[in-house]
Amino acid sequence: MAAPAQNLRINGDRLWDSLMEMAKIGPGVAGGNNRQTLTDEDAEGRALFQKWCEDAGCSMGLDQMGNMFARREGTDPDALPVYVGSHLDTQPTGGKYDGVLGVLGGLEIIRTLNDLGIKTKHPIVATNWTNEEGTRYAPAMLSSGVFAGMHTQDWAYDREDAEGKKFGDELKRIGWRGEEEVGARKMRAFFELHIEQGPILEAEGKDIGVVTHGQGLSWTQITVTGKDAHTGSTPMPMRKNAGLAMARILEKVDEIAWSHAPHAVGAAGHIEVFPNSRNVIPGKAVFTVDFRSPELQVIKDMENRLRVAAEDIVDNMGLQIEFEKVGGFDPVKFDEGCVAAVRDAAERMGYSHTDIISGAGHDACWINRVAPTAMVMCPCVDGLSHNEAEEISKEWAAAGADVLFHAVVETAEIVE
Ligand code: HGY
Ligand code: MN
Ligand code: MN
Repeated sequence: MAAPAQNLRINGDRLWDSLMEMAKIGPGVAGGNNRQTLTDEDAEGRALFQKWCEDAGCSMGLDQMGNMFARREGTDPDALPVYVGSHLDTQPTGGKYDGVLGVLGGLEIIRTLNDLGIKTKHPIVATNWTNEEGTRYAPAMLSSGVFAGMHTQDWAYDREDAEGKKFGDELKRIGWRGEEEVGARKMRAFFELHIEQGPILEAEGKDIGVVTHGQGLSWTQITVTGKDAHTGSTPMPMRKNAGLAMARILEKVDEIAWSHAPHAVGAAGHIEVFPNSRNVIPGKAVFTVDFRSPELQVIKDMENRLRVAAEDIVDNMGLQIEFEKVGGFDPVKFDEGCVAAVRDAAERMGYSHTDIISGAGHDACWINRVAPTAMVMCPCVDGLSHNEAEEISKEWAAAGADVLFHAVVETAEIVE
């Protein structure tokens, strides 16, 4: 396939302005965003994305999981489209770029092709995947997972948030539940631009991450049950302190992850104690252990050791424990042809680049199971993400979108 002329570039100012405009929707309290999935803010962001796509001449498709597909026609309507996108939903204390850069980077490709009057044989579809973050509704990458056949739609619709609101009901409430069958669309390829969310690219002074693999993820929700009691009048030997058991288990999580240094990681970001009153010994603790590694057998080892250690801790304390696997996917190897398109694009345009394994999970990790897939990464300041202080430079955003443009347009085949 003929590569685009190396001087073709996206409009970095327009991309940046769109990022800043989208960031006004669902503002956080410290300069980032709180645009959680299926909230009114999510609906507002979707509407703005749809308006921009329609202004760029796209037709918008919407499936039964709320996944959005803005299609720019190709010269061959029967040719499989090239999809490009990410997610608009954010963490509760999220940044302005996680996910959003990939969705608006896809739109910027379409806007640039329109500016240049370039036609492609294959249609190009800019995509927004519903509920990538998995915060309000576990697991992460829920809708791309349904699209890839990893979850049933009924199971996804039944997922409940902390207030007991079901995913399917909330999707309908915000008015973004489409009619299209999920997963019916066939793709020539899928590309995702994303900030690294780690320190490697910035530390190595590289503009572009050529993502060859994604590390695997395991989320285990643990419920420890002890007994509520008075923190003052209950003698120490009589206590059944679920909060203490959780603390001892989390110490083990850290120890297990460190035992597989340097690539494995482990922590718990979701932690609840009940009744969470200052003078009541917690009778219940509910928390989710997040283990990750590029190697599947390491993930399995960490899961197994966690279960043995946690059962030992609660047995010694006379408490009960339950485990529930609430999310996970195996390590991913992206499509070599698509990865080469990304690497060659960076090379052609003279952007410094390095191969990298994604530390975070992405929709691309699931879509890779149903279509040739690759990712482009750009650095982020101090490697910080899932924090309102997440920051990138306009130059990094433009470089990432330039490489995305070249990889997508080469795959969609320019028609002279
Ligand atoms: O959890 C993840 O890796 C992604 O940010 N949802
Ligand atoms: Mn993301
Ligand atoms: Mn994220």
